[in-house]
Amino acid sequence: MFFVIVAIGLSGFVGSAHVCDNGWRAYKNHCYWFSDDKAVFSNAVTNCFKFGSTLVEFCGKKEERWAMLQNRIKGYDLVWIGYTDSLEEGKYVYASSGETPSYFNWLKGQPHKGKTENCAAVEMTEMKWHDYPCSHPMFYICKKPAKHYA
Ligand SMILES: [Ca+2]
Repeated sequence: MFFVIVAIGLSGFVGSAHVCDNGWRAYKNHCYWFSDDKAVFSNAVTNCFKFGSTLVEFCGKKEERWAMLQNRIKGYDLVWIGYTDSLEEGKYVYASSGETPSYFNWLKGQPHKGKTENCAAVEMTEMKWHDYPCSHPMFYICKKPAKHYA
C-alpha cells in the first residue's frame, strides 16, 4: 500500500512540472491545489476563483479517490468540495456555475440537515460526502484545467 501511495504521489509531482503551476498537482488534464489553511466555504470559493480555478468539482469516482489520497497524505479530516444547496434547499449544484452535477458520493442518509447545512464536504474517515454548515472552517481543494488544455 505504501508503495502505491508513493508511486501515485510521484507521478502527480512529475506531471505537475510540465502542465501545472508551482504547488499544484496534475491528474489527467487538470491541476489541483490542496489548501494549507482552513477556510469557510465562501472564502474557499473566493480563494479558488483568485487562482483562476474553482472549488473542486469531480467528474467521477476515480478522480475523487486520487484527490482524497493526496488529502490523506496531508492529514486532512474534512475537505470542502464545490457543491451547495444554498440557492434551493435540497438541490445540490456546482458552486461555480449553479449547474446540476452528474456525480455525487453522499454517505447513506446524507445530506440530511436541511437549511442548517448547505455545503458539501468529504469526511476522510469514510471518503464520503456530508452536508455541513457553510461557516465551518475546513481545508479545501481548487481545480483548473492543465495549461495545455486551458
Ligand atoms: Ca441544505
